[in-house]
Amino acid sequence: MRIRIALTFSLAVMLSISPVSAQAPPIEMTGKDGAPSVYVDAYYMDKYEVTTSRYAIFMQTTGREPPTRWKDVNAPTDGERPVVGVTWHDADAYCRHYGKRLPTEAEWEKAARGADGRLFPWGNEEPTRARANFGAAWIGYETLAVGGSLEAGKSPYGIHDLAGNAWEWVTDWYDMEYYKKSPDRNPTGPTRGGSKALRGGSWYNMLYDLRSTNRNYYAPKNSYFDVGFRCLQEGPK
Ligand SMILES: [Ca+2]
Repeated sequence: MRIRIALTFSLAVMLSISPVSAQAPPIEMTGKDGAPSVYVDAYYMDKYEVTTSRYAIFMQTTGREPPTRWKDVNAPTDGERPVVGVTWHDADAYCRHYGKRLPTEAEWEKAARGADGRLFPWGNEEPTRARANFGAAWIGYETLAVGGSLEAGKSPYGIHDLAGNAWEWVTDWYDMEYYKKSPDRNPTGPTRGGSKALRGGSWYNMLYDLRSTNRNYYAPKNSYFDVGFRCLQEGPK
Protein backbone atom coordinates (compact mmCIF):
# COMPACT_ATOMS: atom_id res chain seq x y z
CA MET A 1 0.00 0.00 0.00
CA ARG A 2 1.55 3.19 -1.07
CA ILE A 3 1.15 6.42 -2.88
CA ARG A 4 3.31 7.02 -5.86
CA ILE A 5 4.79 10.44 -5.95
CA ALA A 6 6.39 11.78 -9.06
CA LEU A 7 8.29 15.01 -9.18
CA THR A 8 7.80 17.65 -11.80
CA PHE A 9 11.26 19.10 -11.44
CA SER A 10 14.51 17.81 -10.10
CA LEU A 11 14.66 17.92 -6.35
CA ALA A 12 17.61 19.68 -4.89
CA VAL A 13 19.04 19.21 -1.45
CA MET A 14 20.75 21.74 0.69
CA LEU A 15 22.83 21.34 3.73
CA SER A 16 20.95 22.45 6.75
CA ILE A 17 22.10 26.12 7.04
CA SER A 18 23.35 23.84 6.71
CA PRO A 19 11.25 6.73 24.20
CA VAL A 20 9.28 5.38 24.31
CA SER A 21 6.09 7.09 23.28
CA ALA A 22 3.35 7.08 25.85
CA GLN A 23 1.58 4.43 23.85
CA ALA A 24 2.35 2.41 20.78
CA PRO A 25 2.05 4.74 17.82
CA PRO A 26 -0.91 4.21 15.51
CA ILE A 27 0.29 2.77 12.26
CA GLU A 28 -1.05 2.28 8.81
CA MET A 29 0.15 2.77 5.31
CA THR A 30 -0.77 5.47 2.85
CA GLY A 31 -3.34 4.86 0.19
CA LYS A 32 -3.65 1.57 -1.56
CA ASP A 33 -1.79 -0.10 -4.35
CA GLY A 34 -2.81 1.60 -7.52
CA ALA A 35 -3.47 4.91 -5.80
CA PRO A 36 -2.89 7.78 -8.20
CA SER A 37 0.44 9.53 -8.32
CA VAL A 38 0.66 13.01 -6.99
CA TYR A 39 3.16 15.63 -8.12
CA VAL A 40 5.15 17.89 -5.92
CA ASP A 41 7.11 20.91 -7.08
CA ALA A 42 10.84 21.06 -6.45
CA TYR A 43 12.05 22.11 -3.04
CA TYR A 44 15.07 22.12 -0.77
CA MET A 45 14.92 19.97 2.34
CA ASP A 46 17.19 20.00 5.36
CA LYS A 47 19.76 17.27 4.95
CA TYR A 48 19.59 16.44 8.67
CA GLU A 49 16.96 16.44 11.38
CA VAL A 50 17.10 19.71 13.34
CA THR A 51 19.78 19.31 15.99
CA THR A 52 19.89 20.22 19.67
CA SER A 53 22.56 22.86 19.02
CA ARG A 54 20.42 24.61 16.44
CA TYR A 55 17.34 24.33 18.63
CA ALA A 56 19.27 25.82 21.54
CA ILE A 57 20.02 28.90 19.45
CA PHE A 58 16.35 29.12 18.49
CA MET A 59 15.32 29.02 22.16
CA GLN A 60 17.90 31.64 23.10
CA THR A 61 16.69 33.88 20.32
CA THR A 62 12.97 33.50 20.85
CA GLY A 63 12.60 32.61 24.52
CA ARG A 64 10.67 29.49 23.66
CA GLU A 65 10.21 26.91 26.40
CA PRO A 66 12.50 23.85 26.27
CA PRO A 67 11.26 20.56 24.79
CA THR A 68 10.52 17.47 26.85
CA ARG A 69 13.74 15.83 28.07
CA TRP A 70 15.82 18.88 27.25
CA LYS A 71 17.60 18.40 30.58
CA ASP A 72 19.04 15.18 29.15
CA VAL A 73 20.98 17.10 26.51
CA ASN A 74 24.73 17.14 27.11
CA ALA A 75 25.75 19.95 24.81
CA PRO A 76 29.36 18.85 24.16
CA THR A 77 28.34 15.40 22.92
CA ASP A 78 24.73 15.84 21.83
CA GLY A 79 24.90 19.01 19.78
CA GLU A 80 24.63 17.22 16.46
CA ARG A 81 21.94 14.80 17.58
CA PRO A 82 18.32 15.59 16.68
CA VAL A 83 16.20 17.51 19.13
CA VAL A 84 13.21 15.45 20.33
CA GLY A 85 10.33 16.21 22.65
CA VAL A 86 9.12 19.11 20.55
CA THR A 87 5.43 19.76 19.90
CA TRP A 88 4.17 20.35 16.37
CA HIS A 89 3.81 23.99 17.32
CA ASP A 90 7.47 24.11 18.34
CA ALA A 91 8.53 22.56 15.04
CA ASP A 92 6.32 24.86 13.01
CA ALA A 93 7.59 27.92 14.89
CA TYR A 94 11.22 26.90 14.40
CA CYS A 95 10.90 26.48 10.65
CA ARG A 96 9.00 29.75 10.27
CA HIS A 97 11.58 31.60 12.34
CA TYR A 98 14.22 30.69 9.78
CA GLY A 99 12.04 31.47 6.77
CA LYS A 100 11.30 27.83 6.13
CA ARG A 101 8.33 25.55 6.77
CA LEU A 102 7.59 21.96 7.69
CA PRO A 103 7.37 19.62 4.68
CA THR A 104 4.04 18.24 3.57
CA GLU A 105 3.53 14.50 3.82
CA ALA A 106 3.92 14.24 0.05
CA GLU A 107 7.17 16.22 0.06
CA TRP A 108 8.55 14.14 2.90
CA GLU A 109 7.61 10.91 1.14
CA LYS A 110 9.12 12.04 -2.15
CA ALA A 111 12.39 12.84 -0.39
CA ALA A 112 12.44 9.36 1.16
CA ARG A 113 11.25 7.27 -1.78
CA GLY A 114 13.05 8.89 -4.68
CA ALA A 115 11.93 8.55 -8.28
CA ASP A 116 11.66 4.76 -8.13
CA GLY A 117 9.19 4.41 -5.25
CA ARG A 118 11.55 2.47 -2.98
CA LEU A 119 10.40 1.10 0.37
CA PHE A 120 13.15 2.76 2.39
CA PRO A 121 15.40 5.75 1.69
CA TRP A 122 18.33 3.48 0.72
CA GLY A 123 16.29 1.02 -1.36
CA ASN A 124 14.11 -2.02 -0.74
CA GLU A 125 16.42 -3.90 1.62
CA GLU A 126 15.46 -4.19 5.27
CA PRO A 127 16.87 -1.72 7.78
CA THR A 128 20.19 -2.51 9.44
CA ARG A 129 22.12 -0.67 12.13
CA ALA A 130 24.33 0.80 9.43
CA ARG A 131 21.32 2.32 7.69
CA ALA A 132 19.05 3.52 10.46
CA ASN A 133 18.78 4.05 14.19
CA PHE A 134 15.80 1.92 15.32
CA GLY A 135 14.71 -0.71 17.83
CA ALA A 136 16.61 0.85 20.74
CA ALA A 137 15.83 1.62 24.38
CA TRP A 138 16.22 5.12 25.81
CA ILE A 139 19.48 5.69 27.64
CA GLY A 140 19.53 9.44 27.25
CA TYR A 141 20.25 11.61 24.23
CA GLU A 142 23.00 9.24 23.19
CA THR A 143 20.16 6.97 22.08
CA LEU A 144 19.91 9.29 19.09
CA ALA A 145 22.35 9.00 16.21
CA VAL A 146 24.47 12.01 15.27
CA GLY A 147 22.98 13.49 12.11
CA GLY A 148 24.67 12.07 9.03
CA SER A 149 26.53 9.33 10.88
CA LEU A 150 24.61 6.55 9.10
CA GLU A 151 25.86 7.23 5.61
CA ALA A 152 24.40 4.00 4.19
CA GLY A 153 20.90 5.12 5.13
CA LYS A 154 20.65 8.32 3.17
CA SER A 155 17.99 8.85 0.52
CA PRO A 156 18.64 9.22 -3.23
CA TYR A 157 18.79 12.98 -2.66
CA GLY A 158 21.41 12.67 0.06
CA ILE A 159 19.01 13.31 2.95
CA HIS A 160 19.93 11.51 6.16
CA ASP A 161 17.93 9.79 8.89
CA LEU A 162 14.56 9.98 7.17
CA ALA A 163 14.07 6.41 8.36
CA GLY A 164 14.41 6.16 12.12
CA ASN A 165 16.28 8.28 14.64
CA ALA A 166 13.43 10.76 15.31
CA TRP A 167 9.87 10.69 13.99
CA GLU A 168 9.39 13.85 11.97
CA TRP A 169 6.42 16.18 12.23
CA VAL A 170 5.05 17.27 8.86
CA THR A 171 2.66 20.10 8.18
CA ASP A 172 -0.46 18.14 7.23
CA TRP A 173 -3.41 17.40 9.43
CA TYR A 174 -3.82 13.65 9.53
CA ASP A 175 -6.63 11.90 7.67
CA MET A 176 -6.42 8.18 7.00
CA GLU A 177 -8.51 8.58 3.84
CA TYR A 178 -6.88 11.75 2.51
CA TYR A 179 -4.87 10.24 -0.33
CA LYS A 180 -7.93 8.62 -1.84
CA LYS A 181 -9.23 12.07 -2.68
CA SER A 182 -6.25 14.41 -2.54
CA PRO A 183 -5.34 16.89 -5.29
CA ASP A 184 -3.04 15.56 -7.99
CA ARG A 185 -0.50 18.33 -7.44
CA ASN A 186 1.12 19.54 -4.27
CA PRO A 187 -1.36 18.08 -1.79
CA THR A 188 -1.18 19.87 1.54
CA GLY A 189 -3.48 17.71 3.64
CA PRO A 190 -6.96 18.27 5.02
CA THR A 191 -7.98 21.80 5.93
CA ARG A 192 -8.61 20.82 9.53
CA GLY A 193 -8.14 17.93 11.89
CA GLY A 194 -7.31 16.85 15.40
CA SER A 195 -3.86 15.36 14.84
CA LYS A 196 -0.80 16.21 12.80
CA ALA A 197 0.97 13.59 10.72
CA LEU A 198 4.48 12.26 11.34
CA ARG A 199 6.79 10.22 9.17
CA GLY A 200 9.76 7.88 9.25
CA GLY A 201 9.69 6.02 12.55
CA SER A 202 12.16 6.50 15.36
CA TRP A 203 14.94 4.97 17.42
CA TYR A 204 12.17 3.19 19.32
CA ASN A 205 10.35 1.58 16.42
CA MET A 206 10.89 -1.76 14.78
CA LEU A 207 11.96 -2.60 11.30
CA TYR A 208 8.77 -2.28 9.27
CA ASP A 209 7.68 0.86 11.05
CA LEU A 210 10.48 2.61 9.22
CA ARG A 211 8.90 2.20 5.79
CA SER A 212 8.70 5.48 3.94
CA THR A 213 4.94 5.14 3.40
CA ASN A 214 4.26 4.56 7.07
CA ARG A 215 2.14 7.21 8.78
CA ASN A 216 1.70 8.23 12.37
CA TYR A 217 -0.28 11.01 14.03
CA TYR A 218 -0.31 12.91 17.29
CA ALA A 219 -2.11 15.90 18.70
CA PRO A 220 -0.06 18.99 17.80
CA LYS A 221 0.25 20.10 21.43
CA ASN A 222 1.76 16.79 22.52
CA SER A 223 5.46 16.00 22.73
CA TYR A 224 7.24 12.68 22.76
CA PHE A 225 10.88 11.91 23.16
CA ASP A 226 11.11 10.10 19.89
CA VAL A 227 9.67 12.95 17.84
CA GLY A 228 11.66 15.68 16.11
CA PHE A 229 11.47 17.38 12.72
CA ARG A 230 13.29 18.93 9.78
CA CYS A 231 12.41 21.94 7.64
CA LEU A 232 11.90 22.60 3.95
CA GLN A 233 12.36 25.67 1.83
CA GLU A 234 11.09 26.31 -1.64
CA GLY A 235 14.26 27.83 -3.06
CA PRO A 236 17.97 28.21 -2.30
CA LYS A 237 19.11 31.19 -0.29
CA1 LIG B 1 13.91 10.62 11.09
